[in-house]
Amino acid sequence: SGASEWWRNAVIYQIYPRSFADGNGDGVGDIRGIINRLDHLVDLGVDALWLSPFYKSPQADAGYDVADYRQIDPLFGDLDDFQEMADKAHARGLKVIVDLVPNHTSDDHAWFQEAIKAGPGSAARDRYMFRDGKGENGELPPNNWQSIFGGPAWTRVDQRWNASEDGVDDKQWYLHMFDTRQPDLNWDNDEVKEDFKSILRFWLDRGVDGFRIDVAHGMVKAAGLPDWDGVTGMVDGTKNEGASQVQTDGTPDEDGSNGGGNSGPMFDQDGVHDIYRSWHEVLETYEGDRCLVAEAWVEPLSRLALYVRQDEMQQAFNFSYLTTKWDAAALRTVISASIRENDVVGAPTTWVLSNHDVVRHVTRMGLPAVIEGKEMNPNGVRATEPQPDVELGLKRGKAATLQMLGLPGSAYLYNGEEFGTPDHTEMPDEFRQDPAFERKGRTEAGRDGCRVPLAWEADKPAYGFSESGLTWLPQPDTYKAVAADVQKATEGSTFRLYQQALRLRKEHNLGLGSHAWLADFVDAPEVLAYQNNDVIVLTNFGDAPVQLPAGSDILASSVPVAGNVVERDVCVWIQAK
Ligand code: TEU
Repeated sequence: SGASEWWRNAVIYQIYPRSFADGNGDGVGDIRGIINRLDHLVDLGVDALWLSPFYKSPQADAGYDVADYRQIDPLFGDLDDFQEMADKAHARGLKVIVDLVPNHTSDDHAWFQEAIKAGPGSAARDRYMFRDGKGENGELPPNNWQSIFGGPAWTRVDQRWNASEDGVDDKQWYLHMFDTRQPDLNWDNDEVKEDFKSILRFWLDRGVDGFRIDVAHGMVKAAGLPDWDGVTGMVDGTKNEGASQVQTDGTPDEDGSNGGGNSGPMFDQDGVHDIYRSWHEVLETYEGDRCLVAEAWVEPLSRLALYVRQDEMQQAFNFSYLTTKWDAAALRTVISASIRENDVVGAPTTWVLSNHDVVRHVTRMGLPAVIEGKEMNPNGVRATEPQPDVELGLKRGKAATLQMLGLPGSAYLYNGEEFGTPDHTEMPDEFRQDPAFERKGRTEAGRDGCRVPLAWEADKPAYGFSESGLTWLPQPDTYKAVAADVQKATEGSTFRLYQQALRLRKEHNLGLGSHAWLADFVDAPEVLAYQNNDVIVLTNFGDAPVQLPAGSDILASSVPVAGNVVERDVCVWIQAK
């Protein structure tokens, strides 16, 4: 209640419901499991939780394929469980953000089922992106767009269903930027617009504090759906052979662009902003501060900032930061651009290192290709591929986290990172479930490695994830060391570092602080140092150890520091005098 704008400095913890904690023993995490573990979030010291989708879904894309936006999938529980979870989170002072998936529905959604039956030209088809094909008999797709999960972004109706009920030969195609089971909605359609406003109200009425908007940059497509000579491929741009200007080595331009964005006629069209203005108005009619967070792979940062103008969303994930290489100059550029562009619109900057779509940062930062600056947002890793340097990844990962948590604005954590959880980089192929794995012909590992059920108790079956010992994806043996109970009991653990940093961040009000580079704090070119309020954050990226000024009072460090000497890949927080 009141105009607290709580999100401005919030640390927001992403729960991936199927992998957080299992309350009913079926091997898939659920809302009961979340309720049982809410105290962990208090112990850690975060301000809010964001739940990836738990709605009714055939789970073709782990719930990002929604069949009913107003129901909970039985896998996860029911609406009463949700209400209990939200109430208990609120009672602990935690805000609750839910995930909204407006770019596409599941093909199980009643609207799509109706559209298939109703046939070409019907009002039901107008809610989606149906088009006639090219070629003599419409045997070619309407344009050359490729799905992000691989293969054409179009499927012809009669490739999957028999002719429509009235027997008319149905050769229309429908657009799906992701899986064939995720048909894209038509955001020019008034019913679509109205229904999503009503879905927002449905969850706002149940007390949610905000929404994370999936593929927020993709809902509106360029008029006429023109062919594109680029390749939609990957979000990090590394596979976008056709899209020239995009850099891929994690070296940002002055404007912060480093290949962390999507481009093409299916992304970042100006029309999306009308939708967000209308949603902003819906949120305004509610008591208390509610927020919208854009998942938008948009560059440059000045384009991303348009999503967080005063009358639009409150936050947008800063993926340019996530895809920047481990390098003082590169990070300096992207941090400056991030803060500068958000200052223009008055929105808080966000920081994120891991989520359910990317290789976890402790693993990512240990991968040979990443260390060499060849690839900043690799798809998952599997046994046949170069394995990470685990020790280096963890060291850099902890330093990166400490550096991130000192910055002003809002930070996002992905469940498990507080334990130093790595990706499962040797998961056998037969367990993999990411639809992109099959669609890309098993050429890339896909995103399962970062989605493995969490470890809570080192000596229990399934490391305490599930009482039955079942897990929907296999856990690696290395999970014993990152089990919550071990981490909590061990001095100097990753968990203790997160806990300490979050406490200090609050004490020194860093989330609402201001950022200033300190060029001359130490005499070393490969050091990045900034001051936020009365805390100096210094990271050493160079080979040479750095001696801190005499009498420096170290508040926190990513690894123990002896004699005020900061080694390579270490971040320290120092009390400013
Ligand atoms: O992701 C959008 C997106 O563009 C990517 O992060 C994508 O997941 C990646 O390129 C796949 O290789 C969002 C969700 O976060 C993701 O989990 C969903 O699969 C996707 O939308 C579709 O809803």
